[in-house]
Amino acid sequence: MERNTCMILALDVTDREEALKIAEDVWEFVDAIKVGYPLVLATGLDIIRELAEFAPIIADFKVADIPNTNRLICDQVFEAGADAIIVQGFTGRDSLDACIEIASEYRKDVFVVSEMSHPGGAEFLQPAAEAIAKIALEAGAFGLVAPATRPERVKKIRKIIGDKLTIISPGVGAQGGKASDVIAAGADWVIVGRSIYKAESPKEAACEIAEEIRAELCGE
Ligand code: O7M
Repeated sequence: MERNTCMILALDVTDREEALKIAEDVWEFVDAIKVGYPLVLATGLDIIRELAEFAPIIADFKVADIPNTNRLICDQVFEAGADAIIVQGFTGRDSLDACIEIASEYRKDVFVVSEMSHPGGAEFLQPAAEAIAKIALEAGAFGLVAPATRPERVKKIRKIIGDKLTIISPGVGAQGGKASDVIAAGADWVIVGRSIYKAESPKEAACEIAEEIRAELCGE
């Protein structure tokens, strides 16, 4: 996945036309579009191929099952045209290996959730996050998901993985995180949903966040 704007759109709308319109409006400001259960359950898996016209697609199914089921899920998702898949790391190394095995057959990428951005993410997942980051590194994942709501945790995770894995970071805007803060903490991309797709002008909102990130990276 190429890093230009350092922003990923979380397209959690449930209407096909709306999803396509937003993608058309904002594609130039995002490096990828994250599609998850809300949109796919509402419109079907074919939406992945339709949206792939605008940007690479990250399928966020937070895959969390036994290795065999994970393999079957990943197969379907890559057949549907996704460029990357998001999986949970807490299920353990064998489950993660199964996803990475299928992804490498398709020459696609796997992102592993190490810690979640909501308050409950600190309850069970946070204590395991550093161990999850380590197995993701050993297993050869492409990147981790770490919380923009806790830039200090992104910094910590970055220290553990060095520059061997990428970090994508949700929780900007609606959940209280700030794009420039989490980029400064070591995230490669921020993931932004409601602040863009619920804005009066998604295009202007995306442009504004992209500019904030650009200024941070240029030290302005
Ligand atoms: O900007 P928002 O809050 O409207 O949307 C954030 C998106 O990121 C939304 O799609 C969430 O499901 C997702 N997300 C989190 O908000 N927190 C996490 O810890 C993890 C994810 C995610 O993308 O996991 C892969």
